[in-house]
Amino acid sequence: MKISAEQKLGNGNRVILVKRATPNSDSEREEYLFQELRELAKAAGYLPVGELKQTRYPDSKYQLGKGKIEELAELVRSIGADKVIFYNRLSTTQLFNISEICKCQVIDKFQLILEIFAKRATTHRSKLQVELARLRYEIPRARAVVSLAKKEERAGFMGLGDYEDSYEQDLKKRIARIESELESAEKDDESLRALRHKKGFSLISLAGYTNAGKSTLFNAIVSESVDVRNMLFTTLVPTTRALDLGGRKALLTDTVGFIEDLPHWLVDAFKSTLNEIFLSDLILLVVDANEKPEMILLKLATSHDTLWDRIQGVPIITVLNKVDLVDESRLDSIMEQIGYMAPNPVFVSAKKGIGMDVLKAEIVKHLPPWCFCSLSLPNSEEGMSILSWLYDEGIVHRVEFGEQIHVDYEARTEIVNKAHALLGPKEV
Ligand SMILES: Nc1nc2c(ncn2[C@@H]2O[C@H](COP(=O)(O)OP(=O)(O)O)[C@@H](O)[C@H]2O)c(=O)[nH]1
Ligand SMILES: [Mg+2]
Repeated sequence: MKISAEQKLGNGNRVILVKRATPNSDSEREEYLFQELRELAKAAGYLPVGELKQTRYPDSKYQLGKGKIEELAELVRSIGADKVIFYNRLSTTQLFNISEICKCQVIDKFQLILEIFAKRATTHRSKLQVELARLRYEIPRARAVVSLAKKEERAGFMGLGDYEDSYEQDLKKRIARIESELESAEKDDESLRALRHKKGFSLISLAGYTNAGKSTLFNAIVSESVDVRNMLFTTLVPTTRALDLGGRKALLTDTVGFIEDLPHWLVDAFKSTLNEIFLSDLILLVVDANEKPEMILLKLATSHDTLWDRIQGVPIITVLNKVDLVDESRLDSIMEQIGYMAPNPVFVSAKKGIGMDVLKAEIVKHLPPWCFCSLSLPNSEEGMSILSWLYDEGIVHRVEFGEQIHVDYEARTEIVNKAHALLGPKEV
C-alpha cells in the first residue's frame, strides 16, 4: 500500500535537516553532502520540511552555536516538525542538549543510516548484522548517558553503579548472543535466489551512490514496463517490482546503494543490505554523469571494489544518468576518462525519459540466456525428482505422464545443459 504525503504528515515523519560545515570547506562539496542527507532522509521514509546550515567549528555542547540552536527550535515550532536530523555526528551530550531545547527527537546521520538499513534488511542474517551495528553504536552512548545522569544526579531507585553495570552488561550480552547467532545463521542467500528463480524471474538490481538517480530510474523503468502479477510476489517490498522486460520476467530492485564516508563499524551492516545486489543476475550501476569525471571514476572504482568478490561473472551495465544536464562534447570527454571503468555504458536521463529504450534493450541483451526445450524423463522416482528440479529452476509449460514423462520447459542454458547431460535432448 502506498502512503501518500498527506498521510505521512500526521505520522511523525516531518523532519528538519541540519548540517554544520567547517570554515573554508568546498561549497560545491557541501551542497553535494547536503543533497545526500536529503536523499537518505527520504529513503528512510521522512518528509524533509525544513533545512538549516551553519559554517563554524563544532560547539561541544550543541554542535552548532547556541543562537543557531535557538533558531532551530523556533523553526521546529513554526513548521511543526517531528524530528531533527543532523548530518554531523552528535555526542550524547549534544543529542541531549539539542533535544532539550528543540523539544523533539534528534538523531544524527548514522542513526538515520541504521534506520534505513533496518528497513531494508530482508534476510535473517542482514537483520542480525544491522542489530549488531546498532548495539555497538549504543555502547559508548550508554556510558555517556550514565555519566550525564550522574552529573545531574538523576539516579533512579537503583544505585547508579548497578545501573551502569546492568545496562552495559545487558548490551554486551546481546552483542555476544548476536555474534554467535551470526556464526551459525544459515546462509539464506541461496534459498532466496532459488525462490525467485523458481517462477522464472531474473534478478536485476540498481546499484550506485546516493543521489545518482537510482530511485528515479527505478520509477522510470517501472512506469514504462508491464507489471507482472504473480501470487508468489504479492509480499514484495515497495522497492522491488515484478516486470516483463522484452518477454522476460524480471524482479527489479532499487537499493539504498553506496553511501559516502561510511564509518568502518557500519560496513558489515551495509554489506548485508547489499544482499539484493549480490544475488542479482544483472546489475545496473548508476552514476551521475553531471559530476566531475574524477569523482565519477572514484565512485566507479569503489563500487567495483565493493562488488567484485561477491559477483564474479555477473554482468554490469553502467548507466550514465542525468545526461540532460551534460552536453555531448563533455560526455565524450568524460567517456575518454572513465571508459575503462564503465562496462556496457548507456546514457540516460531517468528524469526526462531519455535513452530508456536503449537501456531496456541492453538489459534484455544481458539477462542470463534462457531457452525452450523438451525432455523425456523416465516415469520413476528419478524422473520425478528431475521434474521437480525443473519446476524449481525454470518454467514448465507442459507435462504429459505416460510410459515416460514428457516435459516442455524453459530455463537458463546451464539448466538445459545439465538436463541434457543427464538424459539427452529431444526435438522441440
Ligand atoms: N536533471 C536530472 N536530475 C535527475 C535525474 N535523475 C535523477 N535526478 C535527480 O537527482 C536526485 C537524486 O535522485 P534519486 O533517484 O533519489 O537518487 P538515488 O539516491 O540514487 O535513489 C533527485 O533530485 C532527482 O530528481 C536526471 O536524469 N536528470
Ligand atoms: Mg534512492
